[in-house]
Formats: sequence, structure tokens, C-alpha cells
Amino acid sequence: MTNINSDNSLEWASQAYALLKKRQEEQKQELQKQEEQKQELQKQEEQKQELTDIANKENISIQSKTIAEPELGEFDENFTWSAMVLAAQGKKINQISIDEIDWLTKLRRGLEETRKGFVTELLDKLGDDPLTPESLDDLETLLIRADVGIDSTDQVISSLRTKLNEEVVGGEAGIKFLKKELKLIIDKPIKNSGIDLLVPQKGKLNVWLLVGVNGVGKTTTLGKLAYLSSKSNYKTLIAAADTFRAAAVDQLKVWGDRSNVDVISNKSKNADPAAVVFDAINSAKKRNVDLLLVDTAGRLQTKNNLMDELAKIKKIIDKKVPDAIVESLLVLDASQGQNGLKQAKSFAKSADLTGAIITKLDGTSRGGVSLAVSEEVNLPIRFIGAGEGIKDLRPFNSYEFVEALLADK
Ligand SMILES: Nc1nc2c(ncn2[C@@H]2O[C@H](COP(=O)(O)OP(=O)(O)O)[C@@H](O)[C@H]2O)c(=O)[nH]1
Ligand SMILES: [Mg+2]
Repeated sequence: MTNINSDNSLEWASQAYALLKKRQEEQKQELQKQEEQKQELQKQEEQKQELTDIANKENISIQSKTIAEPELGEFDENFTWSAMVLAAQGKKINQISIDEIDWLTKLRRGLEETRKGFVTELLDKLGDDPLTPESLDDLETLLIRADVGIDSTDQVISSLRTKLNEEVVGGEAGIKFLKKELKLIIDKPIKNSGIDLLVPQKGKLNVWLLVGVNGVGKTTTLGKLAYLSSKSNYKTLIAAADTFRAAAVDQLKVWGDRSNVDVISNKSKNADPAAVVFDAINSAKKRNVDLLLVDTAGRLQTKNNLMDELAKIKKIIDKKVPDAIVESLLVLDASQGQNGLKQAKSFAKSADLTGAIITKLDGTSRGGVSLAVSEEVNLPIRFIGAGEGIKDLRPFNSYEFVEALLADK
């Protein structure tokens, strides 16, 4: 499938591995040095503790909170595969990070269940023989079963059928073609949006609303986004506008704390979500914030006036910061498969969405639903989550996603 087994590729991956290994050693030494400095600083701080005000205390806690790079694992097939996926995108050996390798390994492992459902079976069926109309029928069933959705499946199958009518397509070429077709489907809404990679625009207030039903991972995703954003040097602020769950604010504060991002909240009972956003915008303006992340409530839209609340929040933003760049991102739990897709459709109808974030891609057999979101709801996927850790969210990359989905093992 990929040219992982060729001598060149192995050589490339092993050079990348050696470089990362060396860098890790250097980093360990650097961390040790920092730790010593920190301890020294803490000693000094303890001595003048009485004099420190709250602001100072916050500063100390920043320094003690470093989120470690994952350890470099073995030079195994996972590493080689991940390195090759990066190389295929034009990355140079010295541009690769352990974080990226770790993420790709996680993504590929996460999609294993989805993959088992169709790729493995497909490869078994295809073998090395050319594709036949019967194998297309099999593929159709397998795609549907992986929650790819009827429209996307139809599109892929009919492209393949056309190709089959024109030429003989071997198993390997079939997979290559399939990858291309799947990527086209996912890329379409991204291309249509005119934005390949969603990042906050500098010099403006960017407001990203995270919407979606309860339990899909909005708050967790927001925490991970706060980390990504602050790590990329965007001044970041969180608005805790899910005022319906008392614990929601505390949950957010824990996340904010991890990446040293402040959380604007109102803990009084039945606080108005729009009022929290109002306060947060004031704060954001005062502090010259680049990105304001807004957590919202997720009660089912049919039961309560969730959509009205979202509309109210948007109105406040429009009024207070008309030139803000607003993104309404629908958070979807991949493990909910077709149910999640239904939610997406009903949200899309009433809540002016601009993108989607797919969560819980670790260990679901329904990762294929990402394709249905692109094809049937026409939303650009902006980020994907594959785990509960702070680093387990990355900007969506269709090439990496399709490679992980169709990896051969
Ligand atoms: N395995 C896994 N769990 C996740 C992921 N994202 C969120 N979760 C879990 O899903 C649960 C609900 O998340 P939460 O952020 O509170 O959802 P919310 O109600 O939409 O705000 C929590 O237990 C999270 O740890 C993910 O990418 N992978
Ligand atoms: Mg929440």
C-alpha cells in the first residue's frame, strides 16, 4: 500500500528515529535542568510567601505545569508507518516530532476497529486479484457497515465501477483508488469553506462556540483546544457558558488550569449563558485575547430551547464584537455512528454551523461516520479527538485520516 517496505523508506524512518532519540536525550537533560531551577525558585518563593499576591501565585503555578512530551517508543512498525505518513506529506526528517508520531500511532490504533470491519475483510476478499463487480458489492456492504453513509458509499462505488469498466484494477490499485475517493469526499466541504486549516486570525477576536448534545465531548475538546491554542501562542480565554450543569464550570477550570488559560464563569444557579459570554467578551477585549472558546450546554434541542440560547449567544457576540470571527463547531461522538449523524443533521438545520469536530475516534468501529458528516451534512471537519488526554486532539488532516483508516494492518 505504502512503500513502507522499500529500503529507502526504512532508511528514512530509521534516520528520523535516530534523530528523535537524540533530541529526546537532549530534552531530558534540559528538563532536568529546568526542574532544578524550578526547585530553587520554589525555595525562594516559599521564603517570601506571605508577600506574594494572587497574581504571583498564578505565575508560580505556570512554571510547575509542564506537560511532558510522550516517550519515544520502539523503532517498530508503528513508528515506521507514522514516519512514512509524515514523509509522504513532504516533512523533512528534522521536522518530525514525537508528538506527531505518537498521535498518528494513536489514530491508526484508534481506527483499528473501524478498519477491521472493512479493510481487512476487503483485502482478504480481494487478495491480489483484480477487482470484480462482485468485490464491489462486498465493498459496498462493508462501507455501509462502517457507517460511511449511503451517499458517500454510492459515490465511491460508482466511481470504482466506472474505473472498472475502463480498465483492469488490481487489489492494490483498488485500495489506492479507494483512498483517493474517500479523501475527495472529506476534502469537499473543507475546500468549499475556503479554509484548509482552521486557526485563529491574528489581530481579531476569534470566537469558537462548541455545540452538541450532552456527553459527546464538548468540554474535554475545549480543554484540548485551549492547550493547542495557548501552546501556539494565541492569547486564549474560556467562557463557561454551560450553566446548566454545576460541575461543568469546575471541569472546565481543571482543563484551563492545565494549559494556564483563564475561565470566565458565573456560578450562580440558572445563570444566563449569554450573560457569561457577555462578560467573557469584555474580558477578552480588555486582555487582547486572540481566541475565546465557548463551552455550551448540550440538552437535546427538541426538549429545551437550546437553539434559542445559541442564537442569543450569537446575537450578543454580533452586537459586542461585530468584526469577530465566529466559528460554530459541532462536536460529534464517532462511537454514536448513525445516531450522531442524525444529531448533526438536526443541529445543522437550526444552528448555523461552520464546522465539525469528531471525538472518540479511539476504539470505535464507527470511524467511517466522519465521511458521512462530510458528505451528508456538508461540514468541514476541523479537529479530531482520539483519547482523553490533553494532547489527544489534532487539526484534521484528511490524508492522515484516510491513511490511518485504510492502513494495511
Ligand atoms: N475515549 C475518549 N473519550 C473522550 C474523548 N473526548 C471526550 N471523551 C470522554 O467523554 C466523556 C464526556 O465528555 P465531556 O467533555 O464532559 O462531554 P460534554 O457533555 O459534551 O461536555 C468524558 O468522560 C470524556 O473523558 C475522546 O476523544 N476519546
Ligand atoms: Mg460539558
